[in-house]
Amino acid sequence: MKILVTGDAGQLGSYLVGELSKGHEVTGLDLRKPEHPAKGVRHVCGDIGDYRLAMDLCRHADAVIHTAAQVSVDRSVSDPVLDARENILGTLNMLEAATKSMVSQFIYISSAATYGNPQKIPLDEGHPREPLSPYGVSKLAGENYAFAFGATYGLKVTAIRPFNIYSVRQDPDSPYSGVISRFVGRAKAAEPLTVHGDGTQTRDFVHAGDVVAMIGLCLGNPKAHGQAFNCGTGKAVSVNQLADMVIKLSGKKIGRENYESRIGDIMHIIPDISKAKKVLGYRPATDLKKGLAEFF
Ligand code: UD2
Repeated sequence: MKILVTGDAGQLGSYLVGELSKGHEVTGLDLRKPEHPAKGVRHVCGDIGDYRLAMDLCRHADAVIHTAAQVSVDRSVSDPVLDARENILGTLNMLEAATKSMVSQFIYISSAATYGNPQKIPLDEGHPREPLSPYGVSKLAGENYAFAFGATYGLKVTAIRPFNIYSVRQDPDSPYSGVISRFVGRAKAAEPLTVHGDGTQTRDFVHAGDVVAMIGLCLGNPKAHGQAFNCGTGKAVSVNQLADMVIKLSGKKIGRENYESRIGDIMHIIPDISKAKKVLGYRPATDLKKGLAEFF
């Protein structure tokens, strides 16, 4: 199959193209040059908002996997217009190009942030979606557009809603990286861990490799068409528990600094992943302990 992956220089995209290149002809589209280029993958430097480029690439693709996005909740709060441009208009552009090029499947990487604060835990895919942050709104808009293209133009769409993705490929120095990369980076530098709020907020941390596995299960699978799937491990860990684990693994005496809660921060979020287990046969393979050990 010929597959176009947007965001191949990103954390998830870089693992994804590596895996897909084993059995498919893969092209990656990203603004940045990949730090971990995969053998046999053609990389194109460019913007998902560039319609002519998107058309050129989609014309040669059987499937599009859209991972490119502005991924930081915090950044979406400080620059909501940039967030909307990348996550809404960028997605819309890719959907338009994919539809006009008659690709056979469009896999949209959505986000758990589209749910907002849960009304019940664990959250299944039918849970109301009331995002708290501009990021949650933009990812939800992208997902709604994707399904609308399915309903209106017959594009075969699958949405995957990852919870908190982590891996050693996330940049620890970026202020917009996830909490695991931030904590590990600081622990390695023997600096105190920065805890926002009281640290009792919980997350389900899912290894990038497990998200890649779910995408693989959706690709070319008619049971995935028109469907959305939660992607996590089904287990919640608090930010305080995470800090304990990172400090223990580092083997150093490291303190913590408490800061104000972030605006738009969700308190508790745990997915129900039974739909993905039942429909796709998805089984998360990396638990947090094993995943964190990779960093040290
Ligand atoms: C993550 C993803 C987002 C989306 C969402 C789905 C990143 C950067 N963002 O948003 O794309 O998929 O999950 O649920 O991966 N925190 C600290 N100290 C730090 C950094 C963070 O206490 O130095 C806290 C933060 O306030 C939050 C939690 O850790 O309560 C997780 O923050 P995050 O930035 O890793 O990810 P989140 O959940 O905002």
